Amino acid sequence: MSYEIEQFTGASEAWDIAESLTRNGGVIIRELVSPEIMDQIYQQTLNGLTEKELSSDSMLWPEGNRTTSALPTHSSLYVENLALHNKVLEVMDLVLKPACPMALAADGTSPAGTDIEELGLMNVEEISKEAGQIVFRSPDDSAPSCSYYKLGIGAMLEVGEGMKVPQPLHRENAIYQPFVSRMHIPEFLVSTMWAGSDFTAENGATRVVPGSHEWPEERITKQEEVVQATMPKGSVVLWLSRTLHGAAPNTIGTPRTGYFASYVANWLASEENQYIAVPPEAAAKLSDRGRQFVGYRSSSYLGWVKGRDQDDLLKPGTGGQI
Ligand SMILES: O=C(O)CCC(=O)C(=O)O
Ligand SMILES: [Fe+2]
Repeated sequence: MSYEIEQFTGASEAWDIAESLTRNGGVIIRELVSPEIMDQIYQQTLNGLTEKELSSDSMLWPEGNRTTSALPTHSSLYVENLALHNKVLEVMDLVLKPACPMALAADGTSPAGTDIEELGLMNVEEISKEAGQIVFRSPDDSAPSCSYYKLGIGAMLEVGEGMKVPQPLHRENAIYQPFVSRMHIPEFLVSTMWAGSDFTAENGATRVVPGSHEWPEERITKQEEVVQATMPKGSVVLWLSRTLHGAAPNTIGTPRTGYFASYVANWLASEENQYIAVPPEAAAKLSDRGRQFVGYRSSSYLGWVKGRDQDDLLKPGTGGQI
């Protein structure tokens, strides 16, 4: 079977993009935002951070590259124009199948969803009246797999002269794998990487292994199975939690600037602790949806604070049961 990274545009149907993503493990949407927006995001990011703060020093990001996480604190444009881009949200709604979709309805409002936990609660109440016992009904395959999704990591990842060899190919689900590998669960994590500069074969465009989301863990990639997400500035590549990928070396000196956002089901801990990365004062500067996306939101059962608005945990409301 041969796989590839198909390329779509903002005019493509979200359903077609989502279908290609789930079939091939990765997909590109070309030129979704203007190069000017990408430049403004770069300025916001650099203005907020010193070179020392941007310097990297880790296994995946050795010295000589520039990285920062906690990006929503530094760039509201990153949140509003990239992470919350409606075409990306439409695709996420389909692939992660939340009970409360994030994509905007035609009138600009967020469509009201049904909280899966509330559905559960309704069933519970019905059953427990007679039995005096709480019994959860198993959802069928059409049931949403999360109430909503939220930001896992928000980061700028700039490949520079420090990326001398390819970043090891890896799967993003590795952080949850020891705990979830025995469970049969639907997709719970999708990653996106936006091109803040053109992504080329020479400057470190993300390497993706189409089809690898279906491989057994032990299968080793052959060189010819790797493709690079080459794409113009303002484009975005999406990949699934089990798709092998990694940054490529930079052989020309001019950096490759990428903006990363992962989307994770509400019932998992986000990889980056967003409440520390984006403390309440920083979250208060975002739009309502931006604030929800970085985690200031709860479902009926998970993440609530008594007396707080479930849709905006910074506001008083009637949320929280105990
Ligand atoms: O920067 C890239 O192209 C990929 C980075 C990545 O996958 C990671 O750091 O986990
Ligand atoms: Fe990664």
